[in-house]
Amino acid sequence: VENSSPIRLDVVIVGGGFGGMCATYKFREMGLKIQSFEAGGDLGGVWYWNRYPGARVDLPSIDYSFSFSPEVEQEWTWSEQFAAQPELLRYIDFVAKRLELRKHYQFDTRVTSATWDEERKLWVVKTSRGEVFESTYCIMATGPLSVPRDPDIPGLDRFKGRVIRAGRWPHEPVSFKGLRVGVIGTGSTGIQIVQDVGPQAGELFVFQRTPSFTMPMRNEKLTPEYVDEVKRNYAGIRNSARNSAVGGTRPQSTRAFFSVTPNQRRVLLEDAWKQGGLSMLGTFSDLLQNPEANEHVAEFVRGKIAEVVKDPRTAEALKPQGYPIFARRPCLDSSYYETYNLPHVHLIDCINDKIIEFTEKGIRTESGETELDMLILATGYDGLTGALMAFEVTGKDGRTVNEKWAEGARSHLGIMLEGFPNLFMTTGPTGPAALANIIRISEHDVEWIAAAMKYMDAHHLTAMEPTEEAEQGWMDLVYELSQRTLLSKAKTWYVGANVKDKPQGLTLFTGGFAKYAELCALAAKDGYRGFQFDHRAESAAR
Ligand code: NA7
Repeated sequence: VENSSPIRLDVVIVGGGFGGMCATYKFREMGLKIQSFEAGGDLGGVWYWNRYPGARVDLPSIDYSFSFSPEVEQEWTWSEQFAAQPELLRYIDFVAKRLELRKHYQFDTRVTSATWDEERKLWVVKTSRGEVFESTYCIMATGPLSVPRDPDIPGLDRFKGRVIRAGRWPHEPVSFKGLRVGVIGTGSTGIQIVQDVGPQAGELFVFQRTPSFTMPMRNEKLTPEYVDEVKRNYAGIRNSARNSAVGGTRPQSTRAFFSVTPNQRRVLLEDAWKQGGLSMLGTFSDLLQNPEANEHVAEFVRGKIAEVVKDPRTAEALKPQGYPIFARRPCLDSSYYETYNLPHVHLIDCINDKIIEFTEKGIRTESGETELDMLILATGYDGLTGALMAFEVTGKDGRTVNEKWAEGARSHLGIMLEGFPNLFMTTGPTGPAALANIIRISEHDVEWIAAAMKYMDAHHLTAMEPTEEAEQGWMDLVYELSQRTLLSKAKTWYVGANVKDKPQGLTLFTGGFAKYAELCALAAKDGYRGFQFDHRAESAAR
């Protein structure tokens, strides 16, 4: 039943991940009347859903945390360099309590449609509870990785064993003891699951289509001395993160690969391998541009795989071939390759032994049937555009986001859409999402949106949207920059290759976080030149 009189708001916020939390805090502090929605039962987004064993962030926790609240920075203490999912959820809970965020949320509530009312200059937002809200602004903090997808393999319903999706992991503990467990998917998620579940399962079968490059995480407990130093220096740490390409403190090199001797290169790569984390990516400046340099590093990692994995056939199958290293999201592991040395862990190379179907008992590949008690799907997401296209978002003239994005994602600055006034995205497609620290991007986008709202308020404006030319200009720039990198040379969710019939192409901003922030600031300067506005008087006269 719909509520008879819609609730009038200033801002609706869709999403309870980092982006939504940040937006909720900011707009509440601005004194705006807000209402936030989250489909899950609590805050956390990706970290709420991905409770699978071994789930862990692959950026340093110090970077992967909010910077907008000095109180939170000082009062919260990270225990590990790369926090595990339970600690991330504790952090999210701490922030929510400290900043009183939960009271603004309706949980277990999906926004089912958002429709722009051009007459009244507001968004009409309907939810799965049947309520209707009217709001001047609508913030889509729906996340780049929030719509998990099942593999395109027939017969999943037929399988009689238990099916668990990584991105919808149950809240109660799952035992693998004595079970024959199958895992499909060897991206960041699958790799974390394999190394954790492998030692626990009765038998583990890993169904691998595309092998990933994974490098040692070398996670560590953080010492009190280190934490103290970080807390003293947060301002500086945040500042350097904001001025970097990745939105973090990871060192970046200015040294081109072929500018040093083969011997020196080897030493630098060995050092980075020992150091762990994403240091490999920081060894040379041109690894994402120069295919030959890239191939040398790829070969270095393949050599490491061969050193660890005892069975030569398994080692060979685990070596990624045919796409540049770092063009798929580089994975970080602690014992992934070692797991294949356990006698009860088996790799099934689905490039040479294709999956045909699920059966009642398990999975049939060309070579035969593998019987399983449990199947874990780590088969990825309808990335970047999936969440916003999963419900009905209708802008001016009845045009939907689905129609607008039929040929691929388009937006201005990854934040606003031509034809969708007063609708803002955080970490939207055509921004640097996926290529830089998502929390830095979320905070940046929320600040940009807040400034735009203040500008509108100060100038008595009721509606704002980018011009077609400005959006096209941004898309041209995104395209031009993407041509300089190797990122589109692998079949990944970055380019939409993992979802059937999805438009293909790299729409991410590849110019780095700092450059992105600079361009967003420039777009706001001098009265938001690439935008068109409606004046209060003007709309009242209609
Ligand atoms: P990814 O990186 O998209 O990985 C999904 C994996 O699932 C990948 O290995 C896929 O192989 C595999 N997959 C998907 N469909 C199939 C079928 N039908 N058969 C076999 N294998 C299949 O998702 P993740 O969740 O691991 O990581 C997402 C992001 O989270 C990651 O980039 C980080 O930013 C954190 P394919 O490559 O399609 O051959």
